[in-house]
Amino acid sequence: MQERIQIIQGDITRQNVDAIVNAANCSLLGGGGVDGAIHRAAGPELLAECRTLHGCETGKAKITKGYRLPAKYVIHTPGPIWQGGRYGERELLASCYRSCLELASANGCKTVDFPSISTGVYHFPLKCASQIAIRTIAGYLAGHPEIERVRMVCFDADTESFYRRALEELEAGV
Ligand code: AR6
Repeated sequence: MQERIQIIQGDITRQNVDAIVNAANCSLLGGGGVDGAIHRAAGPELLAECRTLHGCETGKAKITKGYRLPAKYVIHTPGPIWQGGRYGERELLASCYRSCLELASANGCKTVDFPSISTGVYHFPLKCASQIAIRTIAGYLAGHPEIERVRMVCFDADTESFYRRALEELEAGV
């Protein structure tokens, strides 16, 4: 199971996979961080398709084509803004990962790359976010053999180390 989950450091816009996930906002009309990078790399056609989607609720996901990206699809999900942990942030973050994987399955995607959703300007604590991400992905993959590989594409070494530890904890049964 665990070899189907991988952690790498890199730029998600460069990955040649079936689908990359965008840590978007509810407008789906672009922003900073990874969202800005994906829109810049995909080109204006991506924003044009996003305009037809009329936004997305936090914890849900919508899919578009990848346009000028090497990835075939982009799955857009607005993560929760961290407000101290009493507003369902953990459940909403898990729902982001699950919703994206459900859309990947429904669209025949076998390889899916995620960024670290909500841990940038949305300030979700990295340790908690990494554990939720890894456990939710592992839980989904256990019942879905059609997805061959899921990677966490971490932009910086600190983020990568948290996801590595979360994966090690899962493998050790902690
Ligand atoms: N590849 C992979 N990861 C990246 C890249 C990249 N090219 N660029 C940044 N990251 P953030 P959020 C990492 O802030 O917290 C946007 O304005 C980054 O280092 O992009 O979910 C949206 O429009 C961090 O580890 O997303 C929303 O308004 C992670 O991606 C809001 O930000 C997520 O950071 C969403 O905030």
